[in-house]
Amino acid sequence: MVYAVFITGTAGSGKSLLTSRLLQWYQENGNYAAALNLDPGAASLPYTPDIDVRDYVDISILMENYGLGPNGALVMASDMLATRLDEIQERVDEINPDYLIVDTPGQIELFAFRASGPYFVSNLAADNKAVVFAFDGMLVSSPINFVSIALLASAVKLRLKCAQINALTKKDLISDKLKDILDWAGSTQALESALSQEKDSEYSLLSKDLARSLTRAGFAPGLVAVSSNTPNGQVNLAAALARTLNQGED
Ligand SMILES: Nc1nc2c(ncn2[C@@H]2O[C@H](COP(=O)(O)OP(=O)(O)OP(=O)(O)O)[C@@H](O)[C@H]2O)c(=O)[nH]1
Ligand SMILES: [Mg+2]
Repeated sequence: MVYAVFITGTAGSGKSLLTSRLLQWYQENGNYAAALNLDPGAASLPYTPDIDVRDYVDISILMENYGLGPNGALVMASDMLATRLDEIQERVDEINPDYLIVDTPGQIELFAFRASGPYFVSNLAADNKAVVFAFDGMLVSSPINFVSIALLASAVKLRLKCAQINALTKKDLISDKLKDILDWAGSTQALESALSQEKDSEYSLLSKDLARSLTRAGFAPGLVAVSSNTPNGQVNLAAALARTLNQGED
């Protein structure tokens, strides 16, 4: 059985550190886990990837050969991802892990909104797959920001069409806000009442309407709070992943 877990989220939301912690967590709990880095622009990583897209696509060579700037080269590198799926798949099959943790590019729009990321997610062969979307704890401290990140999370779900778990990262940095954020995530009423306090009525209405639409459409963030700075901060996330990945199996 190979389970693939794609770690997505906004730039700097803690994807790579979460990848390293999840990898460690699975290894310590007797599973064979491997890491696949899909971020061609990563300068350094907090883990040693077993498979690394940087071995297949080199940003600096693209910049030089095609006269591109760093963003143009990242766009091109992302678009090339799909063309390397066969080689990457071969490596995955050789390693044959229980869990393949996939760290995705910081620029979520490159991975989720261009063609190649969704192609990669749907065509990578695994027995089951899940996407973790990281709600950056530092970004969702106000109810309006919370709604805007929830919209992005739902857009990622629309694009990747994969079972999704929403994680609230950097729990250790937001202890004073944690209860509020979990309330907004768990209760439409709590979120609406927080949004009603927004002074500008235009934004209050817009955000409430958007939040309601998400709820009506069945998109409930149901955040799993994690910290990559505390030991065993991953236990709740691993439990949520186990529920999602084991669905449909005995
Ligand atoms: N305190 C604290 N810091 C964290 C946590 N998770 C990540 N960070 C810090 O946040 C910064 C970004 O973390 P990364 O793991 O590189 O985030 P990323 O989403 O992979 O970033 P990009 O790939 O560049 O988009 C680093 O300085 C991390 O040390 C956490 O749970 N707690
Ligand atoms: Mg990263």
